[in-house]
Amino acid sequence: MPIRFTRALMREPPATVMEGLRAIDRGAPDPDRLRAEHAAYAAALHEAGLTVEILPPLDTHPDSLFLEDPALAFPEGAILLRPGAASRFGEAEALRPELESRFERVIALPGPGTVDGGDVLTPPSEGGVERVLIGLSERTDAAGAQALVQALAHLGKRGDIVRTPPGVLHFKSECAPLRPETVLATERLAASGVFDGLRVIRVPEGEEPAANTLAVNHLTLAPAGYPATAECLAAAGFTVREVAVREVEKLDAGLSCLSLRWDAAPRRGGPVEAA
Ligand code: CIR
Repeated sequence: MPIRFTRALMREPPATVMEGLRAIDRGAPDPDRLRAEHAAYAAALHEAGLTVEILPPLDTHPDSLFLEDPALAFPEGAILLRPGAASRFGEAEALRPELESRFERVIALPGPGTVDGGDVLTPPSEGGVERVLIGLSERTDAAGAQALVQALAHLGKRGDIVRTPPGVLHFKSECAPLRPETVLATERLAASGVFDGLRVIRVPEGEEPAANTLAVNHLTLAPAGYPATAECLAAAGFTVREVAVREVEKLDAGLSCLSLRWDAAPRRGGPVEAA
């Protein structure tokens, strides 16, 4: 059974995108090529059957195209997060009206902690209370993670706090849900035991960035340039579409970061709630 999504929200790359945060310097991205990657990614989500909406650029926030980090989206509602990098903090507030007009429930995470959406993984399950993994990292602290556990409980979900391996920006830089009970993960994350009880497909050695893969409906979007991982996914029965992310990767980002995705019909709704 594939992971089902009907909607995706993206944000245009800002004019300031070259100033995006980079922990590892692989050179500044080329804005035109990055825009082309962004457009191809939107087209791939569309091909997977999603209705894709693209918000206008937020030039005050160079990393604002990575819409996965300031919020979480579930069929039951959205959660506005508190991003852990100072330059990204205002992104959540800018997203608030967009979520309020699309979700019946929007819960705003209370401070003082911080959480980046890139540290939050929902392994698809086949029923029962949905379990959400929250990886502590340099962006997601214990106070933020605890607040998120509470917020998730309001949506009927269980939050489990785990650790992101040292030196890894986001928990989801190293793993991705593929189908119920199955995740893709790097060897080091799989070895940490966080996925015990699930089937883990390991990313072939040397292709670790390919863990940032995106399973959407009948397609599995995989970052181009990692042939062993694409082969491994195809051998496991996934229909792989390779999507170029060479410029996006220069900003320490990948496929999952570029959109918020959820399975829901559009609904207009009420005000933001405090958790
Ligand atoms: C940042 O450092 O925040 C951005 N340059 C990259 C964010 C990538 N997001 C993600 O992995 N979820």
